[in-house]
Amino acid sequence: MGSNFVRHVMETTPYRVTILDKLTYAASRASLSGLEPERCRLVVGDVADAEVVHSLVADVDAIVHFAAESHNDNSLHEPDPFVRTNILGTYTVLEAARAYGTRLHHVSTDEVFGDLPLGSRARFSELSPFNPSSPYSGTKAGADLLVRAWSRSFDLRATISNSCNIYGPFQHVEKFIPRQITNILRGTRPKVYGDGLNVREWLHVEDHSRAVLTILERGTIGETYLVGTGVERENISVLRMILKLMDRADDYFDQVADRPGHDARYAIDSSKLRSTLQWTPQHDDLEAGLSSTIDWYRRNESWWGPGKDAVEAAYGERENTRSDGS
Ligand code: TDX
Repeated sequence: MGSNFVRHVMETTPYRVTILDKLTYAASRASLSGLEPERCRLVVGDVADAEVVHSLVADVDAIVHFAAESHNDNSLHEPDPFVRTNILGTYTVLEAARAYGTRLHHVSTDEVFGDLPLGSRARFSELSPFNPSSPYSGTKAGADLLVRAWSRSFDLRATISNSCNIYGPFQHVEKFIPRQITNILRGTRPKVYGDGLNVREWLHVEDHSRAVLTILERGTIGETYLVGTGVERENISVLRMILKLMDRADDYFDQVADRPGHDARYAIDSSKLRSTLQWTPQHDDLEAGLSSTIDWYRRNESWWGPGKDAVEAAYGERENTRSDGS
């Protein structure tokens, strides 16, 4: 999400960007290739390191806070980096923004609201109470609450966005859609957790970048905006679209043990962002978005290939394959 946002800013604005990134397993310098070095600078460092964060915030007009550990499965096995990066990292950014009076946009997730029952038509709104399920979403909820508190207590000029599930280029192969695409490209069967009936709402990453820039430039200070498409699909139906687009049979997948505490359904009401800031998603056709994403992964094996085996080895240790697939 972060590198896509930087690319969007480079293409559509005259702004200069300084990126602070720890370059953990989830990041790659290659995600920034081709960007003008005069306008886009990478500093390698930890968002929870107050010294480095303060030194960078001293020189900027605005902060967009993407830095987070973001994968639910990892948080179930090792919560520690989630608490450090998502909570202490956000606290560090808030204190720097407070010290310099800097405008802040905080990027978050619909998972802070917990999940909704399958089959219901309910959707979360900006006013829904927090009810996170996993160590990941618990730490994101904690971070959002810190931003709200700093905004109210210290008049920090902050906004928050909570988006639905994102897909598109440059997404790490641990996540659902790129994992299945790259499995198929490698000749391995896709893996579906449980019965595959969990529902997610899908947003193309370019639409997310446009939403964040819109909120940064025109959002009302102190407000939270939900970013979504209304495009809700069962996991199995997303996988079947991918299988069709990649010319595989619709039963070419393995069902594996379900994720503990697996959220049933996420769905959000993004009408506030649409009506007050005139944002609308441009990639509203999921099949077309998946098709271009598949093309991107086909063309960019040099970007995702080197980390793929390690991701699958870690998954392999955790998953208990129930079918007789590979
Ligand atoms: O191999 C898989 N098989 C599978 O069935 C993987 C990796 C996932 N799944 C399921 C679990 C979820 O129901 O697919 C769905 C999507 O999984 P993830 O890509 O792990 O996303 P999710 O858990 O829904 O959380 C995502 O959306 C909210 C992001 O990872 C979060 O960072 C974001 O906050």
